[in-house]
Amino acid sequence: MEAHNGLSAKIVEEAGFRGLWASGLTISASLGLRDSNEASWTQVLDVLEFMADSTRLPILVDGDTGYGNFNNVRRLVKKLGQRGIAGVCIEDKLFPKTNSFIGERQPLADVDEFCGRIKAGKDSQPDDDFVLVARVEALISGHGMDEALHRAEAYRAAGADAILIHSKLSSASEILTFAKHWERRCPLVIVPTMYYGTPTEVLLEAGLSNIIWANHNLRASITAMRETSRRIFETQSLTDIEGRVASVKDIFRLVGNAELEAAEKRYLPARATAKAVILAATGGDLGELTGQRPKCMVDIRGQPLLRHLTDTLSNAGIREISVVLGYGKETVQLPGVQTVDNDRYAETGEAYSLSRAIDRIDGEAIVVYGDILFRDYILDGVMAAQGDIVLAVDALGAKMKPPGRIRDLVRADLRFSGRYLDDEPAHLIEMSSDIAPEDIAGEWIGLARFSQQGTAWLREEIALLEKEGLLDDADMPLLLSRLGAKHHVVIHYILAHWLDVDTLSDVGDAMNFI
Ligand code: SPV
Ligand code: MG
Repeated sequence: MEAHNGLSAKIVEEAGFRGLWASGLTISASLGLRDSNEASWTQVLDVLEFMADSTRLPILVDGDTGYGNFNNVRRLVKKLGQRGIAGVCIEDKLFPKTNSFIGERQPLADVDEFCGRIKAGKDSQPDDDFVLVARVEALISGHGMDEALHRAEAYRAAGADAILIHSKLSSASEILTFAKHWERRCPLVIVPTMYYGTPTEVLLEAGLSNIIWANHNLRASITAMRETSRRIFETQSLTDIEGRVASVKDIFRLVGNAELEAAEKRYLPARATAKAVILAATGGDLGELTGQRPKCMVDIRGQPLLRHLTDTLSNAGIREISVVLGYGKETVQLPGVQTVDNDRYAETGEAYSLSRAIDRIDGEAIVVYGDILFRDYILDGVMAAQGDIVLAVDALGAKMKPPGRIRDLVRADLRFSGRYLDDEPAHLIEMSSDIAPEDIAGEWIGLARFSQQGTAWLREEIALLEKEGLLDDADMPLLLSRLGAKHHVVIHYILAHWLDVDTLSDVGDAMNFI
């Protein structure tokens, strides 16, 4: 069955065929070219490589004339062998070829010269299983049955494994006559494109051993693509089309995305399995915008703030995301996001919210405020940084923002130096809204990463706060400061490219940010 690229090769295999015809006509046409050797043989070779990579079926390549004389055939066969191609068919015409269905009495190759091409091809084959099919064009170019039989026998004697006898008549008569005289001297291959009406049983009974359905996948796709383009152009809409075309999921399946996902689990570092908790239980004070819904659901350019945040997490490979909700929780509906309730949101703080979701994280975890936005690279940096607990801290933060707002200010053992290649990490000494200006190293943006060990420490510290009766009131700065007093809490310095949404003017900034 014909295929002309990796995808069509897969489709042919799925249908159940046992072999592929890499058609010269359809590979050329799918490149937008004529079947006249306009694509160079190495360009065809590149297509064949994609096909061979896409299927386990043996591929018989339409090698046209062999792209020249015996020497070109030698090199062609060698290169096909290196790409795992099962066989090649060469036709007894002259380079550059013309498709057999065009014109009359195309010139044929000299018999002896063509036999040299066959011998050279067989002498260059990569192993004994490689197949060389010699294609006889005598019937199609009007040289008659005797010439066809004479040539076929010469090619067989020269070492061809099979003979392709081609015809452009609308009946199989000359093919059946040829087969009768051939008497199964070696396998016969046919291409019934023009005599498609002849029942296959009749052809098989006549002793033909291989039928090539030579171009029907490309022709089918032309019909489908033309119709789809026409409909979409006419309606300027997709509603009429969706049910008529293969789904995007089908594309993913055909090209093997499932295998890639399995491989990612095996080969990518743990970041792919990190989970995230978003703290979004408090209502916020944005006037009418937060009258019915929490701040995280405020619309920022057509999507809730929370959706922008979860998209950033997903882009980093984080799939399991839990959001802790309280105020207006019934207004929060996001696909693929799990929710956890903090119904005591009015009298509790961030640490209590986090404690509600602590069972949702085990190994590596991200903890993030629900009212912030940051560029993807910041999360990538936090994920890649060494350390069991890593905080994204804006080194400019303390200086840039208007005073009078509650800020998670950071005191650290090392300030941001401006040298990006610093290998000495900075650590948290204290986080609080109340740090002497000269001691401020930056502002925590509300994004933290915990390794498996870090998550265990976090769980322990939450349990301790609870035991001490401090959990209800504790905020993240207190929790992180306590962790920093016992363990290394690493500071990952950034410079801007994030924001939190506390005021109406922040909403405007967030729109610009997106
Ligand atoms: C091809 O598929 O490119 C062939 C078969 O060579 S035919 O077009 O019938 O010549
Ligand atoms: Mg061809």
